[in-house]
Parts: sequence; C-alpha cells; structure tokens
Amino acid sequence: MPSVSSVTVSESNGLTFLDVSNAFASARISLFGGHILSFIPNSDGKERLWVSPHAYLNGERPIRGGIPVCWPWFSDDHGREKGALPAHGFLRTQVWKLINSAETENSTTITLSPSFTRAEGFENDCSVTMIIAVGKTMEVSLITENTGVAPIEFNCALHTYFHVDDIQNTQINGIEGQYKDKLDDWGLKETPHPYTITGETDRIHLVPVKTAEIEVDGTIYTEVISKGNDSLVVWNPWQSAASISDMDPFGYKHMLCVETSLTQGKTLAPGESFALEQIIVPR
Ligand code: TA6
Repeated sequence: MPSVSSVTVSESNGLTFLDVSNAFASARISLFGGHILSFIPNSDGKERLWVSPHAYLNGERPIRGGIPVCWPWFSDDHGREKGALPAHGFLRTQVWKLINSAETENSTTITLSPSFTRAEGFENDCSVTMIIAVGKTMEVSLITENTGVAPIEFNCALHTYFHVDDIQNTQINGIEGQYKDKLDDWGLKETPHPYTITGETDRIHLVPVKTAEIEVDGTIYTEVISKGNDSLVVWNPWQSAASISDMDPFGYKHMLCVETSLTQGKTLAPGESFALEQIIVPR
C-alpha cells in the first residue's frame, strides 16, 4: 500500500484507484490498466485529461480516456487478423501492481508494474515498469526490459486523451513532416499548417516530435514533451464517435489524442531496457 501521505487508495466497482494530492497537483490512477485518469495542476485547477462519461470503470472494457497504455503492439499491428488479438495490446485490460510510492520536494512518484507481460501474440520474457511523477508537470515513463535470452521486437504508446474546451478552436503546434493516414489506406501525406482538426483524424506522424503544443482559442494550453518515441499519433473520431459505444456522440468536441508512441518497431537485445516518456506541461 502507499507509503506516503500524498497518495490515498479507494475502491469502486471492483477497481482500485490511487489518488494523489500534493502541493503541485492532483491526479487519479486506476490500477486496472495502470491507467492515469486525471491530472489537475494546482496552478490553474484545469483538468488536462479527458475521460468519456460513458467509460467502463468496472474492468469490463479498457477505460475510454485518460492515458491508456498500449503495449506490446499499437492498434491492431500484432501480425494477426484485426480482432484476433486485443487492440493496443494486453496491458490496459489487466490489473497492475503498486510497486512503490515516494515523495520528493517537487513531486509524488508512483511506480507500477503489470501482472503479466506474456500473452497470446507476445511470448517473450519482458518486464514492464511505469513511473508516474505528479508535480507541476506529469511525467510518465513506460520502461520495457528484455529479460530473456533472445532479441525482442515490440511497439508501445502512451495514448493520451487531452481535454480541450472546443476541438474546433484547437490546433497543434510543433508537428512537421509526413504522416501515415489510417483513414486513407495508410497513405503518406504532409502535416498541415496550421494543424487544425476539422473532421475525423487518425494519423501516425513519422517525425518523432519532441515538443508539441495544444493551443486552444489562441492560447497554448498544454505542452506535450515526448522522449524515446519514433512517432506521434493524433486522433479525433469526430462524428464517428457516435459509433463508439463508450463515447457520447459529441464527446469528440472536448478531446484530442496526442500519443507519444513507438509504432515502427523497436528491437531490444537481451538485457536491454527502453523508456518511452511523455511529459505533460500545463502552460
Ligand atoms: O490511436 C488511434 C487509434 O488507433 C484509432 O485508430 C482508434 O482505434 C483509437 O486508437 C482508439 O482505439 P480503442 O481500441 O481504444 O478504441
């Protein structure tokens, strides 16, 4: 159980939540999925993450919103038929363990690990650790270690749903180069400038953006810093949200996924570790 006063535990519908409250921010983490649900900096009291009002918070389905952990594959890129294995891998649908909690002068740090890292479609020996630092910023580090005797290849992503007041007054700054358009047979296209969202958007940007800014109504609202990524995914379902059962038809207006990701295949030698990091910086 947590060993620091800034972390409390609560249970609801069979799920366990860790609530962090310190001098800098508050946050909520579900042990189901190792899933960060909320990050509210004390500086402005504005929630930076979006969770669907229809999200399943009972362990039946991956939680729609917050920061889903995608591992050891992204989307349906598991080498089988679509639907044969769970989209975005099998970490976001299992209960994680609290490994450690600690406080520094600048943050509260939570360390979690999943219950298992081997499942159909990924029969390798790995350890996964996620370190979450809640302070003036939220730092999320997903660390994969190859504990086996053979090289492994994997992908992963921090599939963050950011809250925006109005998607139609939102733009993303800092993304350059080409992207693969999932909505157009993965065709290669150039990043638009200004980068606004005017319809269903589902893109894997191939330039590993290190700093992206979410600008709402002309004001930089949140900065997204990525480390270790080989790509950045941008998704908004727009009106196709109506066909997503755990999303309300107009939920798309208040969310924007900017996902720090490995989607091009990462190989780890035996004993090698790799960290994918996303830092959410309120502006
Ligand atoms: O990250 C974008 C994406 O791959 C979209 O294609 C969409 O499927 C989204 O993830 C949500 O996936 P989920 O399995 O959580 O419904």
